[in-house]
Amino acid sequence: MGHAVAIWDHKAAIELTKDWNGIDQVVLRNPQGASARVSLHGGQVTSWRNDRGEELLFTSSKAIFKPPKAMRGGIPICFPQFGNCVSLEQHGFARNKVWTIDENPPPLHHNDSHGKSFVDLLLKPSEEDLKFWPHSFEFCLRVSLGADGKLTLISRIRNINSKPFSFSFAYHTYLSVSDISEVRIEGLETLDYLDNLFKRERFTEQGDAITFESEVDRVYLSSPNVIAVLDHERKRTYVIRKEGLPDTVVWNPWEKKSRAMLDFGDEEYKQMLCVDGSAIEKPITLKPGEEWTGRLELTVVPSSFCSEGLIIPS
Ligand code: TA6
Repeated sequence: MGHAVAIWDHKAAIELTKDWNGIDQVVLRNPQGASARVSLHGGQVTSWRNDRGEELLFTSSKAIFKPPKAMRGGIPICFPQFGNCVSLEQHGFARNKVWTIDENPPPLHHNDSHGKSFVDLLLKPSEEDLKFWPHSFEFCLRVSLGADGKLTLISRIRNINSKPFSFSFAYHTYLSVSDISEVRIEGLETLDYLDNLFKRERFTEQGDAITFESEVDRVYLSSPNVIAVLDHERKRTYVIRKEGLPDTVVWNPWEKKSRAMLDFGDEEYKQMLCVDGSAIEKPITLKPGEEWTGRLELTVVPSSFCSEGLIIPS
């Protein structure tokens, strides 16, 4: 695929290029200098930088960029399955497939395009995929970068089958943090969660912000649509807004699991935290012709905006 630059309104631009493995990727830029990169391998956002060029997503220094494995970092798309399943690979096949650019996507609201740099990607099952997961679907993923640097992912999954199917889903979001011991999450207090470290047994979170002293691998249930991840050292807060994604995965592998992952540095758990907008506890069921939308918006604000708790600018 050649290099082409299309100029969108507000001088936002997209660039079609290739990564160092020759895999097609799209670079989204806004006039202020922020950028995002989306690989056609997996439809995975691999980079999101602010207008000062600072990388906001974590990527392991040992990440493997060769298909079919998903790169360890960025925002892998977990579909049609989050977690383990007999007939599917961990977290489903979507993140291990080559997506295409959708030149004629189904229309979105004007606000989802106006003033944004965006790309629409499409995934449809191959004959091979249908052997493992016999459901015909169309998965349209819109990735956009706003003039304010906001990163938005909109997944629309339509059942083009003759019978219903169910799936679970997650935006497996690797946030870059200064030091995990300096990070807290606000918005998940008092919620029930399934703890993957205890065979997904159900527990209830205590009443204050979540901090980290050991491995955490939980699915918080029926979580709010606005969650704040405060990085004290960098005085930076990630604001996660979601729609259609009732659950929130929180994962940090800590020391022991970090050492067990070949594509992850032994000490890298200190610089990352996964906080995933997801639909896991109650899988989504689509009748023929029905469509589901899962929307994720990521912004970064100075932590001073959140000193009184979840008072987040709109
Ligand atoms: O809860 C998040 C999780 O399921 C962890 O158990 C861990 O396996 C993580 O996802 C990473 O999964 P991956 O397949 O990307 O190595």
